[in-house]
Amino acid sequence: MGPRLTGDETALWVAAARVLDANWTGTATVPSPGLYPHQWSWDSAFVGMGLAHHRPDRARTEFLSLFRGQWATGLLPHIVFSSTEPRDAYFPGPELWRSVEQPAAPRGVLTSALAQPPLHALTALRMAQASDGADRAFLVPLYPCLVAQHAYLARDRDIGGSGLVSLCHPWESGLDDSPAWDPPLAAVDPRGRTYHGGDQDRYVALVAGMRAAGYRAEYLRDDHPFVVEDPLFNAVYLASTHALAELADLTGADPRPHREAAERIHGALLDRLWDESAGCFRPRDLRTGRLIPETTEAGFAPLLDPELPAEIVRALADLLLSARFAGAAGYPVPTCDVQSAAFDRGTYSRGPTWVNTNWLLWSGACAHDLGGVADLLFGSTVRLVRQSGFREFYDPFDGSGQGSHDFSWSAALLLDLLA
Ligand code: 2M8
Repeated sequence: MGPRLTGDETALWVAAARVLDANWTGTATVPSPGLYPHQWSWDSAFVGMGLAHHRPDRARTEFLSLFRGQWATGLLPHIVFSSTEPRDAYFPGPELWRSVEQPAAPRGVLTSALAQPPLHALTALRMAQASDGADRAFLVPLYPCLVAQHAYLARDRDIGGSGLVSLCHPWESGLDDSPAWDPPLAAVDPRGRTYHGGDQDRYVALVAGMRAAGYRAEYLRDDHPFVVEDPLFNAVYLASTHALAELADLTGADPRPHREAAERIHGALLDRLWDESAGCFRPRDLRTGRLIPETTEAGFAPLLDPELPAEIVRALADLLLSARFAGAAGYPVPTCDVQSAAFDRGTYSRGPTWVNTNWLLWSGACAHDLGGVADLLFGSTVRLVRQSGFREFYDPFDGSGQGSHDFSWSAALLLDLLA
């Protein structure tokens, strides 16, 4: 048991720890039993935030397992497939990616070939801060892997040449079906394939194009149809770049390249994704050159930037608290502007409230001394799990639980909130 808690919080802590224990495979934590039977990259980073307080030994093993999937290019794939699950346990499985045919992919483990928001360096820093000096030996092998992960993103994925990473697939965003992806996805030719219908065809077509090109950076830069700079991905990338500088200090490496990279990402976020007239950050579609006119929760993620100018922090807090987001919901924060035509209270990233995005915004609010916003996010998240359990996502109006049960990051981040 970690911190001093009230009786009610103690019960929540114990319940959260039980979910993490049940979802532990021996080497990694699955996002949820049944639906997601493999290891997902940013899920593991969120899980590590919680395990750092509950089972730091497991947090370290979780990362070792994840980084076994890292490619020679530095890509940390968004799924590391379990070798003990049946091939059809999850769609799309290893056969879509065919990582085994790629010379840069690791041997002995099957993976996807996309990234996810790179929260890992920040998690590694939290793991180090939560442990005493003797336990920091894990950083010695991990630090170069984190550096390689960031180097891949800077080298192969800065498609606009600005310092920001581009997403090449909605699955890389972590908010897969966000309405923000509707316009760039509409431009993708699904090539008549029918897998699950609708956007699934386009998701699969995007991967097929990448795979046929050997997942090469030149193809992504010159020919791939979906190339988008996203504020959430890049805000997480920036927070982790700052964390890399601190990890460099801890391991005796040179922090200066990471500080310089952070400065560049900070500048590019403001120059390219801040929409002054709308008072929020928006994704930029590099194939049209334009900002995507949908306001989603991802636009608040740059609160994670410790150097965000005060007037922008204020504008974001005002919009977050307004009747378009938290002000309209009993259980904030809805993933999408509730006044948007695309808002849908019951569908994944098109409206529901999620623990992981609440946690990201809570972290950003704490860093900017937005006490009222931080308290609102903390209170909403704790009420959600107390009322409905550790679900994948929740109805933002009545707080009812939706999607998978016993969802790992909902449990892990509750531990971090309470710690
Ligand atoms: C969801 O994504 C997967 C594809 O990667 C799916 O829809 O099947 C998203 O919520 C993603 O952010 C998350 O990492 C993954 C596993 O929890 O599920």
